[in-house]
Amino acid sequence: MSFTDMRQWIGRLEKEGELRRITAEVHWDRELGAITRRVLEKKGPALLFENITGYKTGRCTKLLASGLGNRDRLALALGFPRDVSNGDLVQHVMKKNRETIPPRLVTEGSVKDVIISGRDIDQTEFPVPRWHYLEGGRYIHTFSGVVTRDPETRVMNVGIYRGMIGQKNTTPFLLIKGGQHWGQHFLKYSARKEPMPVACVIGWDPIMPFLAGSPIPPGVCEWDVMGAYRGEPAELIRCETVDLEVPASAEIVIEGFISDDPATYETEGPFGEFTGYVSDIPTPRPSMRITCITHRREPIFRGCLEGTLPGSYSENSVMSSVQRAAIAWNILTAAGIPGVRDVFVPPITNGVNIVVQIKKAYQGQPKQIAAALWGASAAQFRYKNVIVVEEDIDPSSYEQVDWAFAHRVNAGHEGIVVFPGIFGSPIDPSTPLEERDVAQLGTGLWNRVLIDATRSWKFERREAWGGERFPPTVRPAPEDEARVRERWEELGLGDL
Ligand SMILES: Cc1cc2nc3c(=O)[nH]c(=O)nc-3n(C[C@H](O)[C@H](O)[C@H](O)COP(=O)(O)O)c2cc1C
Ligand SMILES: [Mn+2]
Repeated sequence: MSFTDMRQWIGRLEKEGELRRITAEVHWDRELGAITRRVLEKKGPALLFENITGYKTGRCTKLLASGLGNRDRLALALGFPRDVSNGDLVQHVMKKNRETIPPRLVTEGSVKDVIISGRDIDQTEFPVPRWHYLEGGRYIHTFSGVVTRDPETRVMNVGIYRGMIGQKNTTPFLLIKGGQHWGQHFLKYSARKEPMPVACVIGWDPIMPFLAGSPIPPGVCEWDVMGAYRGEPAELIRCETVDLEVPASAEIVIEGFISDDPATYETEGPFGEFTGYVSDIPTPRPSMRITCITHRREPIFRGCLEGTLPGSYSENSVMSSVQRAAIAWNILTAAGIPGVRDVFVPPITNGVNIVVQIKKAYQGQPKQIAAALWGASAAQFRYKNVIVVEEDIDPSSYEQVDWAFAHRVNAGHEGIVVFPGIFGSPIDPSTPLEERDVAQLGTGLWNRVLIDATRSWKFERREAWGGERFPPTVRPAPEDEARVRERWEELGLGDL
């Protein structure tokens, strides 16, 4: 499944009744974000804002939000029907995440329709929202594919990293040296005392944010994996001022350099995080100096209202529910753990919680699962709380998982295991500030927990329980259930 560009994706959403055009005037400052939040709460459609205060005419007049804001739209973007099961979607992503089709380089593309450089560069010509009243500025990069290149291997990386408008041609980013993949590139450029070339791609095939927003293994180029998902190469074109390549049919590309010279740092934050909390005091951070902007004619800006709250899932949490489950399942497979039947990430948790369903093969298996997940670099911000259930419990059903938690877990015995002080998220508001002091500790410290909601094999099998370790449940015998099903109409219960 592939979309040639964001416009084709918008057309598909509209055809499926998954898009609403907002033609009433909306202000980019707080109002656009508040509307998007209310629509997310109502599990509503993608939004194309077409009448933005101050942007009725000019370089860019439209903004798309919530394109991947529910599971149906994510399924459509990946080429599945809306009612695809969790397992099928997760299995597809597991498979595709390991495949590659390299991009094809082209020399012409609509992203070069307009080229702006020098003094003409002004990010405020785009209708960039201040999404939330407590945010420190206008976040221009919330769903952009941020492209960098490893100066040693020359392999490109594409990631989503937040960036805020500084001056009209500067963009401070949450860029942590040695952190995410571009942070690892930044470390190398910094050691060479060179600024890092960067290109930020706004608006293309929805596969771009789906892959840029999730950890593909280091050294693997996300353009190659996007090719595998698309079933055809991404068509890339060389940038004007940096040694990088970007989709030829992208809406907008912003090129520039980020230096590690603290004199060039600019203040960034606060920002409404995926946790649903507004975090970070304004902090001096590495800032991109823009050298060039290229865009299509009448470009459509693309942004994402970040942050998940009960009842309102962000695009990030919708994507994460599938990506983080697939990545976890691949980790468990690579670790050689048998019997994994399904992996579910509750969207509301953004992957901080995860439920693994197994056919239990041995008593220590749930601990092995937790250890494998916690030992993986993909656990930096995720998999804090791991729940393991057996094959009779649907991991995507809160009710079923809760029943297993209530009746198969005895905390003092061994169902709950805390692994203290392991690496974890520095933006988790439940972690004391001194345990997420990145300057001192490198990254945050997490106390992770395993809830082993499987039946303990330390219990003796008992004859009175039909040779099982747990008593029979109140479910009728299969033959009794079958007889009742047969007599259902006769019993006058057919309408139930
Ligand atoms: C909407 C959205 C916003 C994000 N913001 C950030 C961010 O500001 N900083 C960050 O390090 N990761 C952020 N992420 C997560 C990264 O995109 C994710 O960890 C990804 O794996 C990074 O790419 P990489 O693995 O190639 O480094 C965000 C993800 C999404 C979907
Ligand atoms: Mn990467």
